[in-house]
Amino acid sequence: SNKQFLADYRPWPFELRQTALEFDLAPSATRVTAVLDLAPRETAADLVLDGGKGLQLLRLAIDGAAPDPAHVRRDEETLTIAAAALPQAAFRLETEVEIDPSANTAFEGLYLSGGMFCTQCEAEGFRHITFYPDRPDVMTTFRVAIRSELPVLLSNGNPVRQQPGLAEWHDPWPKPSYLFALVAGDLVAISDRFTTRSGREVALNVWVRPGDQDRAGFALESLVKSMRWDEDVYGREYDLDVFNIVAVDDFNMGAMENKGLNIFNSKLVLASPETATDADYERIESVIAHEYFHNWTGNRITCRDWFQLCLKEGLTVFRDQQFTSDMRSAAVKRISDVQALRARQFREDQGPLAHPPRPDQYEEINNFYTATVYEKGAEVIGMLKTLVGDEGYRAALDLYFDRHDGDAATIEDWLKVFEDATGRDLAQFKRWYTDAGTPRLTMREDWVEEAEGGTLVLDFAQETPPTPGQPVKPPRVIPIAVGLIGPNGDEIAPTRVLEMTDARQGFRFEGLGARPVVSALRGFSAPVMLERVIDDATRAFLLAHDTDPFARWEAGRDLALSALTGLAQGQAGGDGYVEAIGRLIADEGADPAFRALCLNLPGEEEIATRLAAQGVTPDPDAIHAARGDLARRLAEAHEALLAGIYDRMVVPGDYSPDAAAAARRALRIAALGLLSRIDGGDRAEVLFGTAGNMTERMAALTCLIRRGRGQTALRILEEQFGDNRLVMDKWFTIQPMVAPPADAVEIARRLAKRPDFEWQNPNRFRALLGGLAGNHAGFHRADGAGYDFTADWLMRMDGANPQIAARMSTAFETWPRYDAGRREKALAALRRMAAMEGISRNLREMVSRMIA
Ligand code: BAL
Ligand code: ZN
Repeated sequence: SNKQFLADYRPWPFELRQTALEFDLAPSATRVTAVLDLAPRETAADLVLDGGKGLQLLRLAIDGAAPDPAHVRRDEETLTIAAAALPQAAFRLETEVEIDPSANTAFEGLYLSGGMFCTQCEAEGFRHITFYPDRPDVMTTFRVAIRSELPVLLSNGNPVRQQPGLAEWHDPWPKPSYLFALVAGDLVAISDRFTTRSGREVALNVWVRPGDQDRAGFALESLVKSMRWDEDVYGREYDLDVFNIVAVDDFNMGAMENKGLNIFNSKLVLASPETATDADYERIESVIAHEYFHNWTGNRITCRDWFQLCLKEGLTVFRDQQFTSDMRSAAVKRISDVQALRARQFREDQGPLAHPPRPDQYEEINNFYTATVYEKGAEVIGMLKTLVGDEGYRAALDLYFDRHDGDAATIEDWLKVFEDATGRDLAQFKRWYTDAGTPRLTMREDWVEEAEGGTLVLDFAQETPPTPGQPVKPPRVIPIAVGLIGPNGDEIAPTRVLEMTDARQGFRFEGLGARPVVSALRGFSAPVMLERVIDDATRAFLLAHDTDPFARWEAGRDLALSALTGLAQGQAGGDGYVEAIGRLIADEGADPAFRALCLNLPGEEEIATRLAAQGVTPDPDAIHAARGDLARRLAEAHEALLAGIYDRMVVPGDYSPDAAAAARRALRIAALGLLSRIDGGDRAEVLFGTAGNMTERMAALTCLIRRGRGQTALRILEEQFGDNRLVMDKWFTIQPMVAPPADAVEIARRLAKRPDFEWQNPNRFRALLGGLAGNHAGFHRADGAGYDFTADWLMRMDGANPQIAARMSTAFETWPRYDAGRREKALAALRRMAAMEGISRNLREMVSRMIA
């Protein structure tokens, strides 16, 4: 195996002082010349460069002369020049290679997307471009020359020369190879300018295909807001004369933070009211911000090695979450982040793929761009901030930027700045980085009646279940934010953060007048599963009175989940939930966004996860039926209220993607979703035909498909947008996702036969396969048809694009929680993949971890 271990880290034995690259672009025969100025740091070290079979070596010279071939060795993944052939002092290494971008279907390194040359180098794509020390701790300045007849030629840094057929770029900021980028194509820009607070004039460009300019404006506005925000909140300024963003149709990730030249999946750049939903707009704003914020947290300070990936990703996610909170509604943002964390990260933590935010081993680093590294990485920083306070956080971050600018740093460096800036000992806290698994936190309340009033004792116990390779978990530091609410609904004790450090620990609240209701884990102050004994009446009380928006929403969520998990096991229940929701939606004073969040029932996957956490084997069909049943009951009980909301929450005037307008639409379509359970889909049909924005049209289409009357609307959408890839991706997703579970696989099978199912396009592949995986009962069909269909496509994709195949294989990660029949069928599909001849390292690692 190719296993890499954190403990094996060694610095590179050479210093790289400068890199100069020259590209002669041609689709199937691109020449790359690399000139590396090197100096040995250790005597007698061999020079080992990364670079595999795809590089045809044409020329190799050390200080102008070819080395003795006896001293040069190549294997599958490296080129080695023996120490004996190297000078003892500084020397210049020159290589020339030929590569074939047109054959690059893995979209890693230099490849073609619709006639445009572009690159993706993180994590280890640069080694497919030229021989190089392709590791993040080797940082240097780059000069890049690009020869091509294509009109727009871009690379990192500042432009030095632009003339027909040639462009030269210089990046003065030392960077590792994973941040290299090159784009060449027939592109047009929409542009703006930004003046940094110390007066640097920056040219901003968003580059798209001709014809797409009118859908790039929102991305450009988002960039300006991000640049301003990072100055205002973190004191971070931009450091080059240009900032380029390019939209690309074939892209494995969402986007990439290459220095000065961010490359984006086009779905995270292009938006118009007719083609993009409110969720798309919000995502574009946050990803533009995320990639921009990487300029400091990722680029100026990068990672020593890939085990430290969460150093840049957790922090940058945390920063983009803060940004969105400031641009939109902080409460709504927090609630949706927690929903996403539970859906993706808790799911990962509960299954065979569980790993810590900082793993200490991997086979294929691309398999670790996960919800744990990203989203849990951000939660860990949120806890740090809660523990040290806003001022401590600010001081620690200032110290981090001061001390580590230009460094390739580690999680130890990161924690040290917090220790030095605040005087805290973070040794125990570090377990959040090194230990996998979601702690279960149980809370017990003890009320001691006294002469006048009493004392409340909260007893907490924490326990983290074993995860692969980590059988025993010592207790962690858990910040538990708690508030107390009096019997009349008034808050009697404002939020206080309890710091739990032991396996069991009690906290006292003395001098209370009457027994309060506890509002626990406010703001979701730690990524744990909280268990407490609480009845539906108390939950309804919190839903009505809690002053913390997250805890208030959570009370409603728990009500819904307790009803749904009961119904899915054949018990009666749910009346309390239906009643409480009725009071909430009748409250005209409540924030529409909050009411919308409360109206959306938990998804089937979330119900399954809750059941599994309770030790119950989830039955996908029963869950599907239970959810449909509760939705219908909600609609029947509150038909008039919902219809009133639906009619009133029309947003007047031109479409705007801002938070207030989006909130009204969200509430309106939440009401529509419930009403369509009992109106036969009539309102949805009208809305689909009349709405001018994609948010409402997609919501209407969802209702129509669910009612079995989506055919006309699907045809209309295809006629209107057949040539718009992004809209057609939605079209491919929604059909298998919303279809009745029994039909989902057949629908996916039929769609996969269409000529426009361009499966090698990552977005299109994710659209269809992700749509099916998103149909919980459809994917987990008892006869295994969902597993087989998915496995067949993953194996096919693996031959072209291992990263995408491996990523999508996580559809299987929950298999151990289902019944024996499903387990057997899922395992058979996983074994079939594992046995595939020529399986990639990416997919092999994933399936073997899932089978283990
Ligand atoms: N660094 C990979 C894409 C991102 O997280 O921004
Ligand atoms: Zn990132």
